[in-house]
Amino acid sequence: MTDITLYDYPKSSASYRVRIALNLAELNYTKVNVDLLSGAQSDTDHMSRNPQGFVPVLDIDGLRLTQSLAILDYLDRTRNMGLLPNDAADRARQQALATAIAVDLHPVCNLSVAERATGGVDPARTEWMQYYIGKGLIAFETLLGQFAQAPYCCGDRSSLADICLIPQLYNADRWGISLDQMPRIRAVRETCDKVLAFSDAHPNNGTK
Ligand SMILES: N[C@@H](CCC(=O)N[C@@H](CS)C(=O)NCC(=O)O)C(=O)O
Repeated sequence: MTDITLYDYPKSSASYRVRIALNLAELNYTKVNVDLLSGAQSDTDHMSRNPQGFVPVLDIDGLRLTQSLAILDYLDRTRNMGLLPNDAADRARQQALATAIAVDLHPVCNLSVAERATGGVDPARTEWMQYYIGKGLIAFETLLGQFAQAPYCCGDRSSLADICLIPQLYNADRWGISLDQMPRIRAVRETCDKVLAFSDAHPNNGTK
């Protein structure tokens, strides 16, 4: 056990963001699996951690934190990660990239939302996912045009935008979305795939 515990589910993209950030900050942590498929997020135990019934939840520094973006902000500020630039204009533009995924795209593709909207049956469910993920990623690709072509989304170092993008690409693969029309996104993925902090956080690595 370590002093940092992440209540996690491997395929959860919000949890995946936090795993990447913990790795980038070089923090050791213990993962506790909350099995979303069996409904463990609604158990009394987990609801007492997060009344929203969501992962991730992070126990750190004597605190219990929820909401991946809030957790990333906490790690950034307390571990000086430099996930966002100081310049106000640059910061706003980079935050826009991250929130385009974490605040706009991700929630409509949350499994429980998609199931309620489509009855959880195919082809309706797959069409829903492909429509919203495809539309969100195409917009993200266009937004990337505001930034200099660089190995990462916003330059020569990883940032909040990369941490939000990479887990969403894992979801895109799951739902069969082609990235053929998204060269910038493909290039960022190629870069991040080679970085241990990102690859170690991949859902295929299961519970640590
Ligand atoms: N805004 C939240 C979203 C968290 C979220 O949607 N978590 C999903 C997994 S990615 C979840 O726990 N879903 C469980 C459910 O829908 O029942 C965050 O960024 O932490």
